[in-house]
Amino acid sequence: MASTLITGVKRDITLLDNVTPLDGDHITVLDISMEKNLIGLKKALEVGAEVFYADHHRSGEIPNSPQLDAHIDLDPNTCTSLIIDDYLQGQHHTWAITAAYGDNLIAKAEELAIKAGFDEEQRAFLKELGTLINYNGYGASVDDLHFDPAKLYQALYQYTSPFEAKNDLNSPYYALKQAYEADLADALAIQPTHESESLAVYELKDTAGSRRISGVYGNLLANQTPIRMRF
Ligand SMILES: [Mn+2]
Repeated sequence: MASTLITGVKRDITLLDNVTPLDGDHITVLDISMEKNLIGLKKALEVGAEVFYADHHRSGEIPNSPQLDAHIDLDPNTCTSLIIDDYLQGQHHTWAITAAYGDNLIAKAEELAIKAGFDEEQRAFLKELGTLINYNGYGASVDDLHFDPAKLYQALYQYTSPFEAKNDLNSPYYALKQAYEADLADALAIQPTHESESLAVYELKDTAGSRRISGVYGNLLANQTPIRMRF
């Protein structure tokens, strides 16, 4: 059966608006707030589509429908990949851990990776790959990104385990690693225009590279100076 993959930049979260639902469609919705997609969701249910919905953002009131299979968990220590990991009973556990690292759930991902028996080098790789996949989502539009997220998904889908992406020198891992390091070097070269104990202001250049690195660089600064995260 034919399926259509709908995705976009990280900030493009009303993806259900891009769906024209038909009776009998099966729609899988992942990692976008139900509250923000309620109109599209209701439309899908009204025309007779079946919807599987997994997410960890604000859901608002969940429509009561036998066609809706909702897996919503707002625990700040979980993310959509870990919700799906439970649902699939760990069938793709290493990918789920990679995605948890990518969502900056570092402590939780470390705990799961240690429990799964991965050594320090393996954990560092999973963290790096997760961060790189997350990094690829940031941009004002898909044109800013190195990979269209749909193409990145298809490229990574062929690897049963994330470690296969490391063994394949032509995998997106190597292309993203090189691009990330270049964007990060540009961001790190910029000194804050204002700095105090509780605040720092960095003015990045108006470039696609700045838009790509902004999210992951923000995580990096926050992890380095947790005191500035209190506000
Ligand atoms: Mn998420």
